[in-house]
Amino acid sequence: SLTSAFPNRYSMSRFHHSTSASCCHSRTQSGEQYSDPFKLGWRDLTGLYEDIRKELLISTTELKEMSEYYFDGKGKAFRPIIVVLMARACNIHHNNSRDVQASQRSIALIAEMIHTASLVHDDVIDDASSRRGKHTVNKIWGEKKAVLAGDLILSAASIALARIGNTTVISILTQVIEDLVRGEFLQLGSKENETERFAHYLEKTFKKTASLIANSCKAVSVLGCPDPVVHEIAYQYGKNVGIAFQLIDDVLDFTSCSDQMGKPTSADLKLGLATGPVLFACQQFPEMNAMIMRRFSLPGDVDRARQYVLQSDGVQQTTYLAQRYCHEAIREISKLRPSPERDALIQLSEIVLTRE
Ligand code: GRG
Repeated sequence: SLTSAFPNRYSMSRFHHSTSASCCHSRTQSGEQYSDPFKLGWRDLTGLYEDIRKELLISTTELKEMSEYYFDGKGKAFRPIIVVLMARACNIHHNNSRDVQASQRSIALIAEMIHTASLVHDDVIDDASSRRGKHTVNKIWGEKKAVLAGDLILSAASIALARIGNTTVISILTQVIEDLVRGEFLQLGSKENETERFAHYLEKTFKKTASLIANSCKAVSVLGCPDPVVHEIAYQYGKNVGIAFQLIDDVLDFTSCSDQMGKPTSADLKLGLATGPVLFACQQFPEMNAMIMRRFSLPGDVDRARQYVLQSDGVQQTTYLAQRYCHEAIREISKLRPSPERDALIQLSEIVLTRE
């Protein structure tokens, strides 16, 4: 299993192999060709941020400004894109329907709203100063108001979810909120045993990042198709892509500069967090154990840990693990009938691996 124990180490000769999806292009019914899954997905998302802002209609000027702050088009909209592509892939699989239902598009908005609410709260917990290259809500308006702005976005998402009126979909997406909270809570704790530590890291990763993607994919599949086999395919695709996405995010914290990230790098070490690259590096350099246990709290710990990681093959091992999750996602989504959107979802898992 990919999630139960400390993964095996991999030889680098196995690392550099790519999937068959890396150069595929998607063609729509009209014959239009899309080499970019983001362009294909975006056709159903025009007006996404305007529509989210309509959901946030609030009388108090300041609360309105705060809750709208991140819906400015500066995020990647990774979740809404996956959601509409999955909706179309499931609809085509089920009855060759070419339309995205209004309720399925609403799930894309709701997923982005839950994501954004969690970012606002996360920045309060981490006392973060910048995100997406701009100041965080907590730095501009203060922590107390930032918590309330996050709550408000979450409540607007809940109202939109209730409006869809499907109790199965409501329980699927409320599970995400529980997972986000439990994932954040898991991150506050640490494990002494190395195997337990890796399982704890992957559970945290699923709950904080992958659950939202997995369950949003499942929600649109439920709305589009009655077959539970399809719901499971959608969920497994989202889960595997979501875990891979976070593993790569954890790699980028070591390999990217802060300009690319829109936030400071080595941010995880500074927060006391041992992510994939550190956990793999610790297998090669057991002297890192003590630093992990004290959450890199002594002067010089962050720099020393960073050097150990860069000298080790922690970055490559984490990337290789992400690649395995992506292959699993591709294996799952390939069970659906072929469609441009199914191919775009395959390509998207490639993009997750190669993003900078
Ligand atoms: C209020 C719903 C709610 C939850 C509270 C604080 C908390 C519990 C959960 C934190 C969850 C969190 C922030 C996880 C990180 C997920 C992640 C990978 C964020 C970065 O996603 P990108 O790169 O961001 O898609 P952009 O900026 O492109 O949207």
